Order: sequence, then C-alpha cells, then structure tokens
Amino acid sequence: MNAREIRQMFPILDQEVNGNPLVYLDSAATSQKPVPVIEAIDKYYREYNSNVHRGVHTLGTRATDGYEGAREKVRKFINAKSTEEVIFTRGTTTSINTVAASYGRANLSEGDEIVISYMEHHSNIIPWQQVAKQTGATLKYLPLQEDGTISLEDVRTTVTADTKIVSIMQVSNVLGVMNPIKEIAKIAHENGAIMVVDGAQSAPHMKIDVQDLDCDFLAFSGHKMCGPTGIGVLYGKKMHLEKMEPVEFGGEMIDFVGLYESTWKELPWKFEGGTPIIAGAIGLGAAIDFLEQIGLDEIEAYEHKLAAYAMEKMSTIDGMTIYGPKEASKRAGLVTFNIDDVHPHDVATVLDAEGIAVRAGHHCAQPLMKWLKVSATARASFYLYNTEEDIDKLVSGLVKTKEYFSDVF
Ligand code: 7TS
Repeated sequence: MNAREIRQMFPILDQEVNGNPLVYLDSAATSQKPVPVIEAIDKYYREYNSNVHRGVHTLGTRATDGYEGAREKVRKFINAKSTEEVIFTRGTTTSINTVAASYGRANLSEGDEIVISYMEHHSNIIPWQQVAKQTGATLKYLPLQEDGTISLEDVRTTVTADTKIVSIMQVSNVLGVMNPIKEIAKIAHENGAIMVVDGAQSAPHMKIDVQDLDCDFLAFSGHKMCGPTGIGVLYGKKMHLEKMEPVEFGGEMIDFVGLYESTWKELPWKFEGGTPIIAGAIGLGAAIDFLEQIGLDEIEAYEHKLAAYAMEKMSTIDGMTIYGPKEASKRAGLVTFNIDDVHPHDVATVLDAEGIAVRAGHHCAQPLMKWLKVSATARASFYLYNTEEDIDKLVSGLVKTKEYFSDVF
C-alpha cells in the first residue's frame, strides 16, 4: 500500500475544513482511525456487546475472546513473554501512574532516587513527583545536550547506586528525538535500578521489542496508534507484577472476597478492576493488525523521510526556529517550531483557516519549554497517512502566516 492508498482508509481525512481539504498534522496528540478499527468497534457493539469473564452465554464468550484475543495481539506486538505481562489501562498516563503508585510506593524510601529527564511529558513527571513526596525519595533530572539529545555519559553520572527507578520516554513528543533506551536500561540495571519506558510516541511509529530493550515496564496509548481513545497498555516484567499490589479494587480483579479480607485474581487481571474497556481493547487489536499489515519498519522509514522533507522545506522559511536535532536521521516524524515573534497559537489559528491542523502550546512538557527558553511552540506531527503534499501545504501556510503578521505589525 502506498501513502495515498493508506490515506483512503481514513475516512475523516476526506473532508474540507474552512473551505480547504483537511491537512491533519496533529497525530502526536491523537492519530486518526482507519476503517478496520472503526468497523471492529462497530461490530462489537452491533453483534456481541457483552461483559467479559463472567457469563457462560454466547455473547459473553465472544466478548471475552475478543478482549483476550486483543491482549495476545499486544503481547506479540511488543514481544512480551506472556499475556500475564500485558495489562490494559486507560492509556500512558494511567500506566505510569500505576507503576508509580504500586511499585514506587512499595520500593522507594528516603535516600532513594528516581531519575527522569528534562524532556519528559507531564505524565512521566508528576506521578514521580507525587511518589517522591510520599516516600521521601529524591527526583533527579538527566540533563540534555544542546540539540536536545541525551548523552550516555550523563546517564552514567546521574544514575547511581541510590537510583531505584529510571523513567524515560523513548521518543520525545516535542523534540522528536529517539532516546537510546536499551543502553539506558543497561546502565539502570548495572546500578540496581529498574527501567520504565514511556512509549506513547514510539509504539505507534516503530517496532518495539520489550525483551530486546530489557525494560521493566513500558507504557503506551491506543489512541496514538490508530486505535480508540480510552485504552492503553502497561507492560511489566512478571517478576515485578507478581509482587505488586493493585491500585484499583473492586469487581473483576478479585479471587475471593471475605468480610474483612480479600484475595486477588492472578496476572494480569488483578490490575484490571471493574468492567474493562472491552470495545477499546478490541479496537486496539484491530489497530495492531492494521499497523502490522503495513509494517512498523516501513512506517518508521516513511516517517523519517517525511521528517527529512519537512525539515528541509521548513528551514528555507526566514525566521524559522526548529527545536531538536538538525539531522533528520536523529528524529521521529514531527517538527516543533516557532516563526519570528509570532505566537504559536496565532500560527495554529492562521493554519487552521487553511484547513491545516497543528498543535500549539507547551505540549504537556513545561520543564522542557523552560529548558528551551520558550513558553510555547507550534508542532506539526506526521503519521503514515501524511504525504509530502501535506508538508508543501504546511510550508505555504507558514509563508502566508509570516506575510500576514508582517502586514499586521
Ligand atoms: N507521554 C508522551 C511522550 C506523550 O506524548 C503523551 C501524550 C503522553 C505521555 C500521555 O498520553 P495519554 O494518552 O495518557 O494522554 N502527548 C500529547 C501530545 O504531545 N499532544 O497531546 C497529547
């Protein structure tokens, strides 16, 4: 399938916005959904909507098969050893909070360190701030190189024998940098710490092998990888998950309930209290089938090409500042930028009038904005359905924005 054929599988892209064909460049916030995903969810609600793991009736069995079948698809997608290591959550945020609240509270105390980096998303900062306050542990930040990359030398000096948890994003939602997770995990382990990976921006765009990375936990969201909102994944090594306490209690996650004491189901269900996100998991399973049919390596290579094209074209615009590494080979498919003194919200507003959707703001990364010495930026992010033509339209939209604001001031 070429990009044009892929694009046709996303019905939402075939529309006009403000009188112009939609150019959707905000996939890092959430991706669009292809027909097979929409159909899988539709089919579930039309044909076999039912609760899972309880009834013996036919619809209940079909729903359970759909839900647990999706878990197996996720297992294969990330190469986890077993489905016991795959927990369905609401998304990356919930997944990281679960690790912080359960593993963090049980394993941290005064004098221990948690290491994160300046480029993290708020979802990979605040849960650690909270658990640090609760346990007396110290939160430490890995510095960044001038181009926004992480150096392994800095990892070696920041991670110490007191470090218990290292939690880093695999791909930055602002700088587009791809962090050397496997090498960082090795350093974490040499110091007796565990490695948590925020895979929100990597799982949609590249092949992930948790056994090869040797990470202890991996968090990601379905909605950024062609799946529906409200579903995400927490992968964890069985040896950790087995020892961890659930963070939500109630139906579904219990084995035996007494008046004053209860016991939990085995993995992974002890972490899935309440009626689970059945349609979401089924939709995520369909998204994984879709991505695998195209090929994660192909998607990654295509996005690199788009990023290189965008960097080349955008840098020709006078007054353009692009954040992150200059070499396209070091970055994933997104470009974060500012033009002259035009506020990024104004950039996004002018582009919207042209039918072009980009994100403006701090991108839930305020510490990184501080490091970049800006309050906000604009960001164009690409996915498998974008084309060079979309980027050409972005560039002419940006030229227009510049002209518009030079007339105003
Ligand atoms: N981690 C990273 C690296 C992210 O990019 C995001 C969402 C999250 C965690 C949180 O994911 P959630 O699904 O739990 O919300 N990032 C963005 C973004 O860049 N623009 O909107 C959301």
